[in-house]
Amino acid sequence: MNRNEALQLVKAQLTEKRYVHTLGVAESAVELAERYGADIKKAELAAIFHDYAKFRPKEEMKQIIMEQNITKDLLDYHSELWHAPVGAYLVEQEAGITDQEILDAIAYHTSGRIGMTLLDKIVYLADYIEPGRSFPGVEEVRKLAEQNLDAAVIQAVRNTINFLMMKKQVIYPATFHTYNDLIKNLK
Ligand code: DGI
Ligand code: FE
Ligand code: FE
Ligand code: FE
Repeated sequence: MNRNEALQLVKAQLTEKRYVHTLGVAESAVELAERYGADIKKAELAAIFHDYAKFRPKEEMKQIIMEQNITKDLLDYHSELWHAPVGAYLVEQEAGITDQEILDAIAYHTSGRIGMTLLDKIVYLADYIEPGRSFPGVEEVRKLAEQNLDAAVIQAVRNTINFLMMKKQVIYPATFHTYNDLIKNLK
């Protein structure tokens, strides 16, 4: 699948605003892949498809989580987390993407996971620092992303946890596991 085919498929799933975000994530993912030596085409495709399921009805996402090989504990946490693994499933079903590295990077772009791959980290970080993002702390993460990929991902996870804490939201355990795993392995 080439870039234009992927963009066409994704555009039909998203609002204009979310599509512009997606273009930004693709641009940032390609930059990070170049800098850190990842497969540029895979990074770009994973980024293009990362929010594929963002606007699927909650009931449809819930059904897919119940029926497919997706961790059921997600159903006990915020529905904002669901579009990532459901997206990976739908991208395989509807767009015919079979590359497991790409599908995993999509599945884990919201929570991260223990043992994140280079591609997982690139998509996670690109989602956070793409040019359209303007929340507090993003500039610091952009700078870190030029120096140290893991340090940048850690700071993005830390900011996300802090933000959720401040909003008095429930935090999905995998988000903490991602943070701890990266911190333990930071050199
Ligand atoms: O889809 P995006 O908006 O581009 O970004 P995303 O998929 O990284 O995050 C979607 C939302 O999920 C965002 O508002 C933050 C939220 N989120 C991330 N981790 C957690 C979480 N929400 C809860 N409740 N718990 C988490 O651990
Ligand atoms: Fe997302
Ligand atoms: Fe994210
Ligand atoms: Fe996104």
